[in-house]
Amino acid sequence: MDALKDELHTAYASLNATFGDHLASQGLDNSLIDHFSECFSANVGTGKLHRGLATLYIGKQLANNEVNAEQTQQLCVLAWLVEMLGAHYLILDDIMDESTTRRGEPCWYRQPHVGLMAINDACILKSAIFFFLKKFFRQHPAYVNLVELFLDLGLHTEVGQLGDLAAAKEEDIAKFTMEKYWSIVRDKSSYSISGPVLLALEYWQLATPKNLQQTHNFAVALGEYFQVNDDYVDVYGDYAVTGKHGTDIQDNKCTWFIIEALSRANDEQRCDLLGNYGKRDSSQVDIVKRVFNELQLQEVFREYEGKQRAKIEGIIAAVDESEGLKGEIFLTLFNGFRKGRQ
Ligand code: GPP
Ligand code: MG
Ligand code: MG
Ligand code: MG
Repeated sequence: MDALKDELHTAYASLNATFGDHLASQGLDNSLIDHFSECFSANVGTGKLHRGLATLYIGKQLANNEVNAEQTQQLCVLAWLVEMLGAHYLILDDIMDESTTRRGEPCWYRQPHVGLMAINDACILKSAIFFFLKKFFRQHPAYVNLVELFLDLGLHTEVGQLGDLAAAKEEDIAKFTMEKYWSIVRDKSSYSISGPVLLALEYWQLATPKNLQQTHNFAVALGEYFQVNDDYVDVYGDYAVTGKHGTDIQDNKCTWFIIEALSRANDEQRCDLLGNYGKRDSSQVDIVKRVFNELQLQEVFREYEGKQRAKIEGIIAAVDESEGLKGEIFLTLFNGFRKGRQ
């Protein structure tokens, strides 16, 4: 993966410069170009690069690593576009969730010289995806499919975010159900996981109905695993590792933990949860965490994790490789997410 990372970083500098040149050709003021360049550097490629690395890795794997220089460059571009989509969403998500930190730094909108201009920066990042698709793929036979794929990934993620935000407005958290939770998660998380696979499949024109269905099944299962982990990290994560402070309890989020807690609580614990969940006051957050601990939710989480891991391994073992997809690809994705799950 280190060699892939180097390839990605080489492509990064040229993409950032290409976009800067485009803005300059439109007569944009240097200070504005510098602002966007800073936004790019601060938000794109500062995470674990899971999705970008996965895109490049899968793109090469699907071609049995027989990839020429131009194809490598195009796969690197697709990898960065996935990272840009992720950065676009995280900038906005941090505003919506009123988060304070991301990757050990103040969230982009919390930087004093940025503020709510971050919303527009996020919009430019998303538009830049389509600028790059046009620039690098207009002649590619899969151009239209790639454009449509980014639009589809976007719509699914945004609908998932709508579910997440609407649920957090629920005044009676006793109405949260696992059914509702999984439906939000399917939209919010699975598309960011299927994105790298679908892009690589489209790039090589291997997006057959069978391959798409298998990717969907895998992405839903890994998306569930991933989001429950994300919820775990929100409550129990170590800031030194995650670089973000949790906000789910304060934000009244419909998470795996609150639903499990409510289903296991005795009357007194239930009363504590209903009275203190969704409040900013840190002593109330502590009461909720105390009940989570009394209910030994970390143990319950480990059990869930084990079961879901077995389910995902079953899906991987059953991959039908007859149309070019490979179980190995899913396995690498799964291991990548497990390694860097904080
Ligand atoms: C992150 O969930 C949510 C997304 C990546 C989707 C964002 C979609 C938008 C339309 C903005 P989260 O809030 O649980 O993640 P984190 O814990 O990292 O803040
Ligand atoms: Mg968030
Ligand atoms: Mg969120
Ligand atoms: Mg979260």
